[in-house]
Amino acid sequence: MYKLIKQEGRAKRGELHTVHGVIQTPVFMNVGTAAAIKGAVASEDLEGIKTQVELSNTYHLHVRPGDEVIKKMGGLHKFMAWDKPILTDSGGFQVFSLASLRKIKEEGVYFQSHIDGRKIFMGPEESMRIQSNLASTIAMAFDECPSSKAEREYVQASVERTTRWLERCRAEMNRLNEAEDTINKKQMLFGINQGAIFSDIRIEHAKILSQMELDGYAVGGLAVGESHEEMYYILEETVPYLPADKPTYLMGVGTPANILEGVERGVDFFDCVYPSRNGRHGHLYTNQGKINLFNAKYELDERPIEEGCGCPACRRYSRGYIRHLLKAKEMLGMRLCVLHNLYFYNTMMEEIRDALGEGNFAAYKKKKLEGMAT
Ligand code: PRF
Ligand code: ZN
Repeated sequence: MYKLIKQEGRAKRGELHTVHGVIQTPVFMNVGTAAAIKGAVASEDLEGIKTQVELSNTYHLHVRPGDEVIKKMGGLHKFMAWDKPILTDSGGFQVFSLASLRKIKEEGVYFQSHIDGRKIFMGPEESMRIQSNLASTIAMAFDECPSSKAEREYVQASVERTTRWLERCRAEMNRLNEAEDTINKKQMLFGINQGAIFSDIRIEHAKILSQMELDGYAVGGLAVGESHEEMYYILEETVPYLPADKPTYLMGVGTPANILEGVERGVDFFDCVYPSRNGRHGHLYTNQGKINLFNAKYELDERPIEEGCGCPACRRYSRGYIRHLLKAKEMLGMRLCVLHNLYFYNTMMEEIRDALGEGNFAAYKKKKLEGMAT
């Protein structure tokens, strides 16, 4: 159940009530593709860096260790020892970005595993069964994400197929949620809006999705090569046609600035590999912009990554020490950087929620963007 607490323009402050607890929105989901946040970040670490939701991938977990294994281990929550909400992406997008030799048919997608080359078929029913075996809090519909450069006719046909796939996802999810041996019988389903950069196709699709009584609505197919301006424009055009009394999720986005712009346009959920990936490369987010700890000027820097930051890295260690760890390829270096970056994102979301609560979001956004641009 989603509760809209406050609105400022299109921006929403809300709460999503789930079987694994309440998610305060807007929220940034921390990406743990294969049931692990890269950079040796453990489930107990997530509790100390304000993580509300962990995100994993159907495709990766199906290929390894196998969703049946995870089901036998009691589901993804028990497997990872993480009892707060988990969202699983449906596999569609990962199949398109990772797997080779794929063939898209009405029934689903045929492809080869990126791990061992094994032939796999995944369609809407398979994706729902896998996500039901994983027993995530929120399952994503099985969609096709057409390239931002795809021709209009292709996108139109693809979106129509994604709608038919969504009907099949919903039927299968309803069936699974009533099946005897299902671990999470209250698994939620979010539909995904597509349409590349054709705003009329997006709007038409959003209208159809809105009538389908889903638990939430995602905007997919963005941040796949189009410009930031195009992405913001598509959000402005599309989000007004999605139900405001349900959560909106902008998939795979993005930079802190993208998130602030997304919130302004009505988005509640975000996820992105940037904080963890950048952290592993020594690129750190601060309120004064990004810094690269490999830069020689940090060799003798005794200050924390960011003055006043409450993350486990900044509370104890200096830039100079963490730089040394990174250069020596010590795992601890990556780990501290990832913890700082995720804490930075999660803290920004908390600030966004506070600002929305006080009716202060516009001013907060302006100040945050100005600070980071310096
Ligand atoms: N579909 C799905 N997952 C996704 C995307 C999508 O379009 C994107 C696009 N940015 C990221 N993750 N299922
Ligand atoms: Zn920090």
